[in-house]
Amino acid sequence: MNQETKRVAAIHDLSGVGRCSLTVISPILSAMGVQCCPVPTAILSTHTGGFGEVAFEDLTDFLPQALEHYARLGLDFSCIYSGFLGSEAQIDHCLDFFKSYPNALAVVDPVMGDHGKAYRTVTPEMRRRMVELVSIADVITPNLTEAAILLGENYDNMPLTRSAAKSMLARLSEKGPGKIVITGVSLAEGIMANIGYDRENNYYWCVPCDYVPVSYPGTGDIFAAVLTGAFLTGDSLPIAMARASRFVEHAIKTTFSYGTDTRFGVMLEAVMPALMDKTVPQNYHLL
Ligand code: PXL
Repeated sequence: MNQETKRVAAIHDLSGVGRCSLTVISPILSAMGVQCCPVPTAILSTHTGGFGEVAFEDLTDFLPQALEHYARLGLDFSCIYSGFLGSEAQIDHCLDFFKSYPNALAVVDPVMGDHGKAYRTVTPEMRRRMVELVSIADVITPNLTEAAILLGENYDNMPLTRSAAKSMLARLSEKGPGKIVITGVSLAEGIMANIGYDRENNYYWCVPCDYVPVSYPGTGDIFAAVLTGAFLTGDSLPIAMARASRFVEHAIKTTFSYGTDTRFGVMLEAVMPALMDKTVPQNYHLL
């Protein structure tokens, strides 16, 4: 057995109920053989998507203290991975984390909104500062709403032509990251897909997904966590995208079949064994 388990500093919130952020990221990374070291940005009773007024404990001041402690210990991380952030100051602290570990894979999931709308906790200034965080990332995983926010464009629900989709990926890559994945893209040929760009090889990738007429919180976090685990265990970009897409699709379809209250997220516990499937997915093609 390889004793060198890769270590990820996961800078996300901890929402007790609703299966998102650290409550899904941590078990997913563990199941993939990667150690998740949570750096919680806030503690919430539930996520902010539909449970009313939440109990919220801000942990902004904890972030630099944790970073300082890790520096004192001389601890190394293979990856720094940030997600849902609660304030501009947290963006600054994340920048410090990324800059302190220049050799670590820098994954930024620019969690800001969905379905054309920014989350109510995300201020206009935070949207601007998120571009700064993205500029130092190796990999970013926006959904289509977040991609439009990062590019300063209006979200448009119209299906994208292949050339428009490629242009969006290329323009995001010009902001810094060498690998871009945009989730939940409706393409003009009538399919839903997750699309990606690998600047090093100048390849654009497409992973078609089944459309399910329902949406669950936390699926973006699950996608990004599987993608991160996949990179750290050696997958190429299209294989990592296909693995993450396959798992999210499996989770969504399973959950949808039970007709559960969507606010509680996908039935992660029921589908975890699918993460142990080490066969190389083939459901990708060039965009
Ligand atoms: O899954 C994104 C997410 C993460 N964390 C919190 C959220 C949400 C989405 O609503 O509210 C607290």
